[in-house]
Amino acid sequence: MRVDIISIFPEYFAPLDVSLMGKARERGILDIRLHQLRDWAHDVHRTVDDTPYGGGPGMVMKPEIWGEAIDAVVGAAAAGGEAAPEGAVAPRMIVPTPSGRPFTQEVALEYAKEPWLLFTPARYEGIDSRVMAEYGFRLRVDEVSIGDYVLAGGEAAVLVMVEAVGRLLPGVLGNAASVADDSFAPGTMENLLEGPVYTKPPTWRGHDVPEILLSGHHGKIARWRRDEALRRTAEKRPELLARLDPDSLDKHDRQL
Ligand code: 6GU
Repeated sequence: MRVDIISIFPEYFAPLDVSLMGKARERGILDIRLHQLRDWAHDVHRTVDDTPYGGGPGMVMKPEIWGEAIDAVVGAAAAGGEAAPEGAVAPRMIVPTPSGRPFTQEVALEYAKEPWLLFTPARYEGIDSRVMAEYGFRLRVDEVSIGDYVLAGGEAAVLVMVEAVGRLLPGVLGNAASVADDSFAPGTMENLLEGPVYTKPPTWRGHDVPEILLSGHHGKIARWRRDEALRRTAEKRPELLARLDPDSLDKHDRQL
């Protein structure tokens, strides 16, 4: 998967060299390209923002600079100057903003199928809306939020999304089963939080590992894990339980 990120802080993405994402890049599974937005600014100060029309606090990112930057990054491939990733003439454009649609595991799975993503994290009060309107014609533009709180800029949100998507790419995780096991992953544990996990030793500071996990009885262990997942979800995310498909509950679940 090719990922382009245009930002005034490309150095913010250094963590993508580390751990799982770093390995995925080394192996060529993730091709991440960072771009400095200011490279497309016109004045000596490399200004990227201006005061908002209609007044109000803060600054808005200028449309011309984003336009030239996106054209250069996307157009270079589209114009044949450089090969686009196989099966892609244009990327999916993802604009992080607290006023976007929620980024969920479902959205991560959707993005993981794309050959090419373009992230445009903004600082200040955001990007002039005409940029999203303009590229809405040519690219698929998604305004997304990673949660109901406000960050100082979209960069941290891009780190979150790249990691959530990157770990889903084939060959990135050692064990494909761990993706199927995730909280929120589609399947038997769909929309349930994962329950507690344990490793050796069997007793630590007087705390014992639940005996069932040492029993070797796979059926009973699976049942126990599902009960724990249901219990934890009821306690910490009752709204998720309420949204569960009743058909996904078995007789034993309903007794809980
Ligand atoms: Cl994507 N950006 C910013 N600036 N704040 C956020 C966010 C995004 N998602 C939640 N808060």
